[in-house]
Amino acid sequence: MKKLLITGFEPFGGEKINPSWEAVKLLPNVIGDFELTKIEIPVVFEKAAETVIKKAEEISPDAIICVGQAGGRTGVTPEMVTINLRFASIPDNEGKQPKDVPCVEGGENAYFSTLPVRKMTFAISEENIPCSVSYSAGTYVCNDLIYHVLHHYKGTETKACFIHVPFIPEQTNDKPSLPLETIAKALEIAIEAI
Ligand code: PCA
Repeated sequence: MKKLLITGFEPFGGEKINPSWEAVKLLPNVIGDFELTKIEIPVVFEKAAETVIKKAEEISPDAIICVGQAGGRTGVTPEMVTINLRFASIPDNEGKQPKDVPCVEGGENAYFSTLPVRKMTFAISEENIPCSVSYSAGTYVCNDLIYHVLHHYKGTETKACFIHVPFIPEQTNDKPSLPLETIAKALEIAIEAI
């Protein structure tokens, strides 16, 4: 059986929950060929990446999928690319607010995802769940995390991608949202599409 490390974030920005971790928690422990290891990670620059890479070094996964909330987006959005830039418009959960500094000093400007995000997006859309490829993971902790993961595993057999998910209805009255079960279903389909 292959191994998948899948991560969700703790709440941030004044929210009480983060749908990324709530959805990851709902996933079965085995999906297709993959046995899942699930962890909740902090919304803190550097620490999020350290936590994921430490766990990955421990279990040697074939694939890593990191999931995060993108409040305001209308659907599930697998990320195609990550850039070497931190710009935080709100402080992270330890009060750090970097502005225009690289994720990795001297690193590549950008990395593409090494898991098949186009195929995942197609498979999720086929099940009538709103989903589209995103070409920007932002410049906050989610982008920082996936940049570090792709940098660390560059040229290796460990493949990775990031998937942003929208709010769930419990978090908002006026912003787009998807039910938690729908988000979890989308993640399951994404894993089956690897
Ligand atoms: N979303 C944030 C960080 C944590 C999360 O769930 C982001 O998009 O960077």
